[in-house]
Amino acid sequence: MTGQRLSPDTLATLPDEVLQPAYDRRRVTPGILHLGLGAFHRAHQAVYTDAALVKASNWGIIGVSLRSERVAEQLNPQQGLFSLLSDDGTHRELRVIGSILQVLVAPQQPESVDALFRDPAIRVVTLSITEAGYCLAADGQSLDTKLPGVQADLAQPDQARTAIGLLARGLKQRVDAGGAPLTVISCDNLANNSAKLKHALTNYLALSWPAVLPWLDEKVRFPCSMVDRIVPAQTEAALARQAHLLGVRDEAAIATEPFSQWIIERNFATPIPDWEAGGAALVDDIAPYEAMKLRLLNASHSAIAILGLLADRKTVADVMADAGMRGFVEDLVDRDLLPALTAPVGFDLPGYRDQLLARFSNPCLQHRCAQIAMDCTEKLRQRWLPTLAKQQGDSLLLRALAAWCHLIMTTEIPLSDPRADTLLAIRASTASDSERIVLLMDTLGMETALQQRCLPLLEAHCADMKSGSPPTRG
Ligand code: CS2
Repeated sequence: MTGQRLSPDTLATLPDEVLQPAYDRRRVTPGILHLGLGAFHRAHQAVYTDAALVKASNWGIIGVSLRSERVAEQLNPQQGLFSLLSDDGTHRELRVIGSILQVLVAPQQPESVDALFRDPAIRVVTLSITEAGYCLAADGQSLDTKLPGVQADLAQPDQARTAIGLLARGLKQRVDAGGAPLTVISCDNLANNSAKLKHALTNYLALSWPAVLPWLDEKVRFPCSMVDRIVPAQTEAALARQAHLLGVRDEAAIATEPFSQWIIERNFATPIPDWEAGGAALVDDIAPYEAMKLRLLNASHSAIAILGLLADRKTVADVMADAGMRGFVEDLVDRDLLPALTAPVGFDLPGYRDQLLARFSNPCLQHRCAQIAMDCTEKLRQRWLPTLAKQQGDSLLLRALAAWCHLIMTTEIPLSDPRADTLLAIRASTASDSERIVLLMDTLGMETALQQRCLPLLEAHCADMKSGSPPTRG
């Protein structure tokens, strides 16, 4: 292995089987601003945009990192190029993606970010900032003005650091520069994601720059989108593997699965790239797709992650390799999650179910349970509560919820969550299990009637787990 890095200069040295951008990158100009440049964006929207660039070259992406310089350091020396490995042990493809032109680091380059928001050539803003990035209150849609980050931004909106604050500041810049229309698309795992973004943003603007609101209503559209691809955080071992396949080092390399889906609500204020060329689908009613994805894939994913942490299994595939836990997940899907769903018209739900279980078992992904178990207070309310609200009596989903309560109340497993302080206080509290379960249900935003129905069952399941019976089949 040479010390060379992936860049336009080393593309010619890559092995023949590595796919390369099928367009002239020198002609590509910025059209999309993306906030939150994690692994997911690089394995998803950047790939759809790469396919669209074959048809029109004015849709390059400028990425904005909200905090750290890490992604800028990975991508900028490679002029935005990175490689994407998709592999499930049977189908493997290695491809260089060329759609990202540059990465800015918001706290260090605020003027450059402002300039992009003012530029009418930027017609689309996309976001993948995680569920917690929306700073939503317990009602799941309005801005949580009690969050310290939101309070700090509202005190000094010109120095905003949260994604909502940065976006509000960018919109203010755009209005001041003439107010060209804009399409803003959330790519995070939230039902009604872009509508929630608009709601939180409207709350924020009302408290910071209310004069922006009439323009926002008239000239900005927020199409919701459902995104689906499993993309684990990158590890040094995976980087080394990819470098071996490429023959050069790629600091921004991403590994994912072959499966990918992007459904976008048809509701635009501007032209958009030809993302359909990459397989995206535009639909009028996105709600059934969102519900299916969140309440099936993400709901079972969270259950797998919690079971895995409790049973000391590292990855999703490790959990699926255990017959008892796999059986629990299959039963959870078949008995609880699927019956509570209405499939999108013409959608092969049984086929999706089988494919999903195979995706979870993909041995190449090495998707850590601890990564999925992050931010549970945001995730579980989206993923589990709508199904729980439809159920009567006991269920496997309640056993999964009890497993989460058990993890918080009785283990020392580290927590990474926007409400970690509350969870740690519940963990440390000497109150009864019953009282602590109520506090946990409150933290998830469960309604009183649902809490009352679930409490005795959760207590019983938590007691079972304390006496050493984990949720497995049989
Ligand atoms: C996962 C998702 O980390 C998580 O919470 O459930 O990121 C999941 O991998 C994606 O939504 C798959 O599309």
